[in-house]
Amino acid sequence: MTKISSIRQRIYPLINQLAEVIVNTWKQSLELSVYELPEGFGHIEGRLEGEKLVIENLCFQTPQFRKLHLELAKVGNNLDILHCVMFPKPAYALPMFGCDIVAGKQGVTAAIADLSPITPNNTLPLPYQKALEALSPINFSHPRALPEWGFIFSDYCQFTRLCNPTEEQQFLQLVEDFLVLHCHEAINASPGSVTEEARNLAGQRNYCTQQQKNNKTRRVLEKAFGADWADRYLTQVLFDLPNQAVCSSAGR
Ligand code: BLA
Repeated sequence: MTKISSIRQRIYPLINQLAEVIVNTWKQSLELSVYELPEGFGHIEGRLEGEKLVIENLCFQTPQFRKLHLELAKVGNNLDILHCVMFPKPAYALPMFGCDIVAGKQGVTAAIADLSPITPNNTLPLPYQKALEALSPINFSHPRALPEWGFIFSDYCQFTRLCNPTEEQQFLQLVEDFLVLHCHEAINASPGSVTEEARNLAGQRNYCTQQQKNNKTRRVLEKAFGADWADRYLTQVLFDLPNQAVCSSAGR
């Protein structure tokens, strides 16, 4: 975590706690190795309306995951962001873990966490459904409505404001529960056939294509770095897909 520490000391405390839970769970459950981001995308600085925008990325790969991505971003003293996505290797019929936190002076305005299905009927594998049903239900006081492209998320998705320290800790626990379940399922998963792999890849492509429609993320990036850069960042770093030729051989 040394690389990411420069933002972490100054970021909204819940984001720091979440980053720690995410990386610790990865380290405890998975066999991590280095994942090289495209050149120049590790530590990024820009300006947004006179404020400095700093982005720090941390990436790993594992035998089951093509890419584990944790991003922390800070816009001046106004806006702190955590973004995390776990991309399974397409040979595995595993859902996509995703989490996004946006915190400002008034606290956390957007907190979203999900294990998103990649199947055409939008359902999670049974062991996930069973484990998620067994979690204690949480009723956040200010849930938010998903945007139009949010049909990719599961029935277990939480999208909410966080209004007090209790809600923040409940959200932190939920993310940890999702991660522990997901890592457990991943290490016990077996790769599927080439046909299944193509289906999984199509599901991941649909997830990424919808996420790229998030204009709130795009606007922040465009204002600081320009439209072309924002598009490249959204399609090559935040929601990229494996090169198909590579994934049907080396990706298995
Ligand atoms: C919302 N994402 C947002 C918002 C901002 C960002 C500013 C609006 C906050 C609000 O409405 O209160 C910004 N998020 C960013 C930036 C990055 C980022 C700049 O990750 C990266 C540099 N987004 C994800 C993932 C999910 C996600 C993985 O990256 C879900 C798993 C969801 N973010 C998401 C959703 C919204 C959001 C659903 C609300 C969008 C809307 O209301 O239209």
